[in-house]
Amino acid sequence: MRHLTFILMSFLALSEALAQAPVKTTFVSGSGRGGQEGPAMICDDQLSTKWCIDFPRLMPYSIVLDAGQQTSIVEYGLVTGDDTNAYPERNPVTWSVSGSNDKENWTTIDEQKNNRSLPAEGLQEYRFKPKAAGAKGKFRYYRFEFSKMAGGTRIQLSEIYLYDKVQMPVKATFVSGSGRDGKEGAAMAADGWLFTKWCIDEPRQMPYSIILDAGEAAPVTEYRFVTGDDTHDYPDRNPVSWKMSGSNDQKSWTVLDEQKGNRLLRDENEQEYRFRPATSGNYRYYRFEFLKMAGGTRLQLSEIKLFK
Ligand SMILES: [Ca+2]
Repeated sequence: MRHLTFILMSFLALSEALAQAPVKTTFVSGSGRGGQEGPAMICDDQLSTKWCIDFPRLMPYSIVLDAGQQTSIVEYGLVTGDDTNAYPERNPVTWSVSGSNDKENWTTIDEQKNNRSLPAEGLQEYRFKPKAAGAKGKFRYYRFEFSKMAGGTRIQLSEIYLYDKVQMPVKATFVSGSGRDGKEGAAMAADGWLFTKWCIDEPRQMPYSIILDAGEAAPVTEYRFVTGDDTHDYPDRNPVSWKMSGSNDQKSWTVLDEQKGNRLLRDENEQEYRFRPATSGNYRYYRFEFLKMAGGTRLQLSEIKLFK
């Protein structure tokens, strides 16, 4: 088990090193009609909306995004739909990505054939590195063409993200947190290991808090929660409402993100879930306050990770 965990961690470390910050895109055109599940839903920056289409004659289904300026994409992310756990056959498995500066001449930067990376999980982002990124030049427009789904002809995706620069993991250290020290203390959420966790059930201490030290002032543009080792049996321990704040003196705190009733964390063991704070700033200390769990007063998380 530990060996497997180590392999998993090595893989996560690698994917983190390759992680990036998103480009602000606007919708240009896409297959299907407008409206509630139309193609524009793919870049409205909301996970609660999705592009969902089943119109075989329009295949390959396409999406064109405007990056606002010529840019070189080092990674892109496909986010599954809200009910993909019930309809995994709607995940794309074969697609191509191309870039253009005039929307007429397109240069292929990536092709994926029978790629089954997108599993039966709702609202999860899966990132891909274009095989010919950079080498092919900079483009303002990016086109995605989906020619095959896992089953049938219906596709659904809630967002497509483009990334143009490298985002680095912040080496954060534990400062303080709610609960006792020891085996399941708050420090376990920042020790770098997935098989150790912070697990607390002290109602009188709520909201549970944890403070992390980024080592130097740095703007955190993404944070991730990793669920506990037995979350499959205890999904009620996942946080659903929390606040993230930044500080440079650990006295005055600025709220950077607030989540209420967020059910993104599922009943999966040691799974990583990404969040983008509403705002970011140059702070050295980051505090997370957990106000509500999926059920009851027990919270567990195996890791909290910061990225800049
Ligand atoms: Ca841990």
